[in-house]
Amino acid sequence: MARSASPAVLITMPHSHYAEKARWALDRVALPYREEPHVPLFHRLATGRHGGGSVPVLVHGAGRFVDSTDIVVHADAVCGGDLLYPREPALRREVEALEARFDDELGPHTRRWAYAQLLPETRLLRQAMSRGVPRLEASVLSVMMPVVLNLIRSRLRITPESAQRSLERVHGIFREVDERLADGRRYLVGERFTAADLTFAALAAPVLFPAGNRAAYLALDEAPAGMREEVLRLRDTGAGRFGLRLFAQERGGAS
Ligand SMILES: N[C@@H](CCC(=O)N[C@@H](CS)C(=O)NCC(=O)O)C(=O)O
Repeated sequence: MARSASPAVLITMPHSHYAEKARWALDRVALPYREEPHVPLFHRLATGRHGGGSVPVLVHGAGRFVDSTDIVVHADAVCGGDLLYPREPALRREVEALEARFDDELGPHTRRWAYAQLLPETRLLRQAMSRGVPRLEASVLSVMMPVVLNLIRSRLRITPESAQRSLERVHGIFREVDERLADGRRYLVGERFTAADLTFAALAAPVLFPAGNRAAYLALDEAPAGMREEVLRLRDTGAGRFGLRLFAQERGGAS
């Protein structure tokens, strides 16, 4: 696929970890793009114009990519391939299977658990959700925040019990990653950084608070004490250390 002359546009919500997955991929392959961040609800107006729903959405020339995985695949292909997905078919299938597993299992559960801890922190959440968005949207959000938080709670079915179950699912995925890394390998598949590593780290970010995360988030010392303690426990696992290392070494996040 040829590189399009027009710069790509990445539609995001600034705090979204799936948006960080897409952003990281674009940065990694050095595909020029402009980010267009929106607050919740307004994001649907922006993505809907391109036939999408959730963020991220990438608009690149005539192409519309309405899912983070499609964006990563496009970024790799348009920049020559073999950057985030190995050319070797068996390795590529392994990368794709892990990416799908993290998309389906890790991302939703880190999000639900993190929101459950942070919903009471209205001011911090509003700050994160407003970073870089149009001024009008930021002012509307300051009024609509209670509605937005209620919608998040009901859409994601957040209760103390579901949050606890999500945390267990996160630990489950971390254990799977620990087992994979137990032979001393540096990356999940093959000898180099791939979309599997990128997806694991980006979607684990809400529970690791890594330096280098470009998604808008609070600092760990601003988080409620119970959340902080759990984050420190998760950081102190093989998978947790791996996620932090990926941000430090592959995302320029060394602190
Ligand atoms: N499968 C999608 C999931 C993306 C997703 O869940 N995005 C969330 C933000 S982290 C979102 O936009 N939620 C609001 C909505 O669906 O309108 C992807 O990989 O891009």
